[in-house]
Amino acid sequence: MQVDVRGFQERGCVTVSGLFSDDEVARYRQHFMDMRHNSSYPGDFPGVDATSEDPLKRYPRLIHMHRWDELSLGWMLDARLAEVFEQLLGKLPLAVQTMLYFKPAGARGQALHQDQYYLRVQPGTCIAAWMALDDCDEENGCLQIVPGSHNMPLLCPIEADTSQSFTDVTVPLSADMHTEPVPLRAGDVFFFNGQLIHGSFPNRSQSRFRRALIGHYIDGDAVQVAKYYHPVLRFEGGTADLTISEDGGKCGVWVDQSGREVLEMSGALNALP
Ligand SMILES: O=C(O)CCC(=O)C(=O)O
Repeated sequence: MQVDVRGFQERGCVTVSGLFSDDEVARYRQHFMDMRHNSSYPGDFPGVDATSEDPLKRYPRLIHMHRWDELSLGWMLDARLAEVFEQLLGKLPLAVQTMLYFKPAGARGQALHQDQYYLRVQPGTCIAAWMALDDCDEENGCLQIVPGSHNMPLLCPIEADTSQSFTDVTVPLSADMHTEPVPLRAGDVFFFNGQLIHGSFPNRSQSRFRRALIGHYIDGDAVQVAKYYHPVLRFEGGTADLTISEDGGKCGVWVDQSGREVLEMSGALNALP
């Protein structure tokens, strides 16, 4: 398998088309729909309410399924993902999280953010494998990225518009930054680094889900990660012994410098629970 490593290095992200087959994707869709319909799980947000007007209350995302579900664990540590990571990073990362976003028609998106804000990996950063389980485009709320943001430090978060986003923090963009949609076919996997600003807008379709199976990974040489992401798993099997990152460190705010917006590292990140 030939991955566009140079593209990843230049843009902090890359799509690997058709990494998983139609049959596999159909199986994952069925599996997670059954899982969602059958029960509630730790990490459900905001809790399942099958009669709610809010699509996200009918279909809240699943988090950390690999901790109790073999299929999720198998996907997170799948040899094809490992092979892509080895090409992109020159080494295997450590695996820390799975998530399943259902995003039914009418659901809000997730405000723009940097994953490293949550994972607090030290040293290095995190990397995501975002697999489309449905074809996704702007209508059903595909992923959006901010090109060129992959080398930026963490920005200080501000309040998000919760009529558009189910999360309540976002990052401010300077006037010359813009979002770019990431349309994908079911079975494609989009890899992106933890500094890249990304998120998604609401699903404006009448009836289409935008389901995605997501894995979060961290630098193979990291020694710290936020508490929420322990235990840390190795592709080779077993766990890695990392400490908990407590201190958020500095974050950037946009300031005007002779009519130009520049980042000043004058903010402090909050401590995470
Ligand atoms: O799928 C989305 O809408 C956002 C996902 C995301 O932000 C992530 O995987 O970090």
